[in-house]
Amino acid sequence: MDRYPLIPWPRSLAPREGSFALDGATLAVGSAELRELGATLARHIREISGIGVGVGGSGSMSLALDPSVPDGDEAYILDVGADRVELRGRTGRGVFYGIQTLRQLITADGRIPAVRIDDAPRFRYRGLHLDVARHFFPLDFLKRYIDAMSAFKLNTFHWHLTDDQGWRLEIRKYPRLTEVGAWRTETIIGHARTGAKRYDGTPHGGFYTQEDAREIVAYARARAVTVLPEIEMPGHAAAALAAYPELACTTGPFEVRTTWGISEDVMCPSEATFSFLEDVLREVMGIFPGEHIHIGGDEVPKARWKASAVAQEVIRREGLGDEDGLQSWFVRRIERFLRANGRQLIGWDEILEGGLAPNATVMSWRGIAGGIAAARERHDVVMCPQEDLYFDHYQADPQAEPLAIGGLTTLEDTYGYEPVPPGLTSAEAEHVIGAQGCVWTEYMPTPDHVEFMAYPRALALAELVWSPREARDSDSFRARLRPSLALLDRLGVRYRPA
Ligand code: TNX
Repeated sequence: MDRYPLIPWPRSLAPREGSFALDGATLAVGSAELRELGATLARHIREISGIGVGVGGSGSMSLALDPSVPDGDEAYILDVGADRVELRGRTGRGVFYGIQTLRQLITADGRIPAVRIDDAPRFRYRGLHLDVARHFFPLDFLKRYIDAMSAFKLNTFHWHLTDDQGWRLEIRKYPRLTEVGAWRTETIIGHARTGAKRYDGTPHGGFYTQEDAREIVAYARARAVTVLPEIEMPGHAAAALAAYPELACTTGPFEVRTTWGISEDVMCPSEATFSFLEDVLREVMGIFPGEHIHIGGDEVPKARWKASAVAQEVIRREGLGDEDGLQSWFVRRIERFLRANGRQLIGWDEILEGGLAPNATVMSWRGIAGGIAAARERHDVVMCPQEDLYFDHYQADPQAEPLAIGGLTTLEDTYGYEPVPPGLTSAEAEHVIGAQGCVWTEYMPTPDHVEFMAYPRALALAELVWSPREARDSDSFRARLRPSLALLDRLGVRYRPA
């Protein structure tokens, strides 16, 4: 299989003798819709082999849309013989993925090994997350992040835009969210859990204008990636409270946090909070066309609600019983709002507590129990258990690695993860729509550091969400890793060397 160094491994691959020579080849593009993809393929060929192929109406290579390609919008069929290359996709996304496959097959001396590949993903949600709240990252880095994701057929960029330590998206109706909420005075040095706390004395911050965010959405869309925006509520909201203290149950003062962990201060379930959130979400929906909107929902301490007359009155009025019931009511109310606007709510597994909102999709991060419970209730689930898919954990012996939050999740651990938990019926398993790697950046102040943590583990993730379960083989994966790392080198990604 050395001739086909593909990650993720395709659904079906039939080797053939011989190879196609790119020298003198021409590329035919079957429809106007594919013209840009044709130009992209020609550019990849030039980058890898130095060979220029002409793009036109006929040729020894062809790209085409073909509604008969089986198994969904992301499927493609790639036929390579000694004298021709044919790539057909049911949609442009299928063709895009076929091009990613070609990109991994083309050799530096300008050949493509002959082969027939019939490919389609196992899961429809194939995600990689990035926390830009704990540290802010520039647009050109986000583009490289999306480039690398898409080269390995990941299709959802979960953009964690708000948290206690920073609010990173311009909201026109509430300018203080970024005037105040996007900046913290300084940042803790070293691990937040150890001894005496020291701070760096340096302000940190930044935010994305709506135009920036639209640019990222368009950039991602051209690479078959959907952007999933996350606006955290009612917890992880200290930056929003610093900007608009009236959203809290107490008078504060609040500050954009300078250390990590969980804040006791959360949004109060008042009418003022709901109209704020609906305004914010309206602007968010205007920027992000994807079906899902992530509303966070994790780690909501209940002390402020216990002591708040406003919160207690809602519990009494609505007959919610306790603060868990109130959290569930809070999420249900937001879910209704999103649904009325044609969107679907997604939240961390804490949104199960006190009862799940109808139609909510759950991201299972505290292990797999939340995912199992949600799938049994026939709710869609994205699996991202921290033990296997948190790329902020150490990936090797902590003694020899840069400071990380903790844990140990090796490349093998990630590769060995199976997204469909045991014990689900096949109807329940249908609700596991995919999996995601999470990159929380408390301990990753720079783009280089993010890439060091995300790769190569994201390559293991890419295979487990795309390839058939029975095709997964860790020796084979290891053998295919080196050429994929070379591709990351070409993309300028500073992965952790194997
Ligand atoms: C828990 S995962 C959090 C994040 C932290 C992360 C660190 C989740 C939904 N909440 O706020 O950054 O742990 O691993």
